[in-house]
Amino acid sequence: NIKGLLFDLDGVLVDTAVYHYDTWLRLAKTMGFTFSEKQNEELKGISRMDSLDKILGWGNVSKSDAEKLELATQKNNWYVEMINKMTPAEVLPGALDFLQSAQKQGYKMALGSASKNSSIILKNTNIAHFFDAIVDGNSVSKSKPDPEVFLKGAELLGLKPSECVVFEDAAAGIEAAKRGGMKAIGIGDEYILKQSDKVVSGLDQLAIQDLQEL
Ligand code: G16
Ligand code: MG
Repeated sequence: NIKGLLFDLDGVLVDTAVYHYDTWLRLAKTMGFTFSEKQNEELKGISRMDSLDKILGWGNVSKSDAEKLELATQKNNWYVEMINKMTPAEVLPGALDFLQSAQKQGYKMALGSASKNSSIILKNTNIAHFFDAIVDGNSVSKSKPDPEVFLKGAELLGLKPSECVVFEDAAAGIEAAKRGGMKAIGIGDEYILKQSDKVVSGLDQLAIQDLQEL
């Protein structure tokens, strides 16, 4: 019996994935290379530093720790510039309705994001008030596919992992949910998210009643 909902942020509730992609690409170009949209898929759901390491690997570039910190800071400054301008119009189709219905029906809800910028995004898009608990990149030590982010979320809601369902757009996030013992709904491509219990193209394609059928 599902009692708690654990939501990823980027790619599930808001479309910040395109801002991440644009700014990482901009950073790669300053080093003289680019990467594909398919490669970008691997960056979804993983931490900022893990993303940078992957990108440097693709470009065959090696950097010292100090240089890496500088590069990650540059990317984040560009990214923060973009999310500072976000509005509630950037909440993904169906997400607001879904959050509202879930709240009305008494589900407990937590955020489970890898981002260290979740608070600015939640504030600018006006969805912070839906969450009973927030777990993000500032409160976890191991990033997805490690289940820590979702295990903490379930714990803060006072629920067992088996009573929770995770909503995720990244393969790493679905893996985290499954390793944590939760149900997982994939948001996006069925092929990429094949470990999910159910895949939909967006929250607009899902009804609250569907949760009890998992
Ligand atoms: C998000 C994105 C990742 C990003 C990570 C860290 O995770 O999907 O691509 O690398 O956050 O973001 P930041 O640089 O803002 O700390 P999620 O879990 O919300 O999809
Ligand atoms: Mg995501």
